[in-house]
Amino acid sequence: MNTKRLFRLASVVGIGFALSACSSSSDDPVVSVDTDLVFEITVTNLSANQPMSPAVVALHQDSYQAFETGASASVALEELAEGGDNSALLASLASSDQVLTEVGGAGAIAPGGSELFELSADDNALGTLSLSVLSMLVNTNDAVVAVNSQSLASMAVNETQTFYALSYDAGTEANTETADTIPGPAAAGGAREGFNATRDDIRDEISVHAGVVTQDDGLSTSVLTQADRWDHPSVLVSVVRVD
Ligand SMILES: [Ca+2]
Repeated sequence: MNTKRLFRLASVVGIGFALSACSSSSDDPVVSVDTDLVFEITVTNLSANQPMSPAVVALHQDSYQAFETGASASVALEELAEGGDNSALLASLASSDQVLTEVGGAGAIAPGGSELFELSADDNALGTLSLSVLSMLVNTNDAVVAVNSQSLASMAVNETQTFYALSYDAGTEANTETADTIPGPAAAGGAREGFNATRDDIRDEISVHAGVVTQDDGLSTSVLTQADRWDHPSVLVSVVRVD
């Protein structure tokens, strides 16, 4: 049993103890005990032509980050960034004692579309509670859009916070923009390769994405057009604490 599960079990045992302690007097009022924070998190794709791969949404302690700019990407992040496969990143989150809960999206989020997630965590976690949301912009080589460990601490019930996600170049694949190397629908007719363990980017470091060049801007081998560009934040994440 991992530590995270032990913590949850300990929380349940703690609730039982508190209830029995409170019931020592029959004159005590009946108190409803609720130990869960509940958040509704809506992820909206604002881009014109960049489908998002199935998202990863996680609540965790503020000490956790799925990545750091200037550092090399984990293989799990590389698999998401190059091929839109979130399974290794979800497994990594599930095995971390700093992560409270994680969920994968039901499917890709189309341009203009959104997906609603509901995540809960123990009340005791609120003081250091943080949110991460990650997804690939699939008409790219290795662009990840992310809300990277943003604080939800001290959010009151019914309070809303919104985040514009930045996009990052994972630094794991060169931005050739060819039909053979981009997995998304813009590369129809090409090999559309996803993950490849070779790291051939300019630097093996995560950085804020400089954007795509596209054939409309003179990159003749690019399968992308001006519709695939994003010069502004491409994803909005709205968080409501509902309990
Ligand atoms: Ca790249």
